Amino acid sequence: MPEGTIERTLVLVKPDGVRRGLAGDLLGRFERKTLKIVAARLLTVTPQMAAKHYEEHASKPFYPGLVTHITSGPVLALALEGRSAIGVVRLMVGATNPQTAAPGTIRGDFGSAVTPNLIHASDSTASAERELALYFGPSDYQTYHRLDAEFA
Ligand code: IDP
Ligand code: MG
Repeated sequence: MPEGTIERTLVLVKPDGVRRGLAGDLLGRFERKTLKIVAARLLTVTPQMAAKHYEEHASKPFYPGLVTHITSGPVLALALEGRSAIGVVRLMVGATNPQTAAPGTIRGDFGSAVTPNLIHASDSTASAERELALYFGPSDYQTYHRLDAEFA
């Protein structure tokens, strides 16, 4: 089986996750999986950023509620790096609707509503590149070795 290439992906602990005090637990799951934090920021998403972030959903009925939610308080933005990180993180996050997300996934274990579903994760290489650039500039990324990761 191929090992997978090293990728970077964007994760946001959404305002509901931060307000519920779950930011540390959720970050810990990714760290334990050997994903490396290469950038991190606590910020409140502006309406302009939200429009760019969720542009693919602009015509959907849930879009106004989505923008209201994502701008409603601070998010923890993370750039995570690891082998096949984009797909691995999506698996850990689980299905969009927490009511049908598998137990063991973040949404399956902690969520109950669809718009405040705790967490965002990039869904493709193109999305990851585009979304990371919304939250981080080149100088925000850190280089270091993880002691427990074979790629470190
Ligand atoms: P994803 O976050 O699993 O990638 P997307 O389809 O990209 O899901 O939707 C973006 C976000 O919009 C979801 O995480 C959720 O917060 C919200 N959302 C998606 N579908 C619905 C819906 O049917 N009702 C309400 N909110 C939704
Ligand atoms: Mg999505």
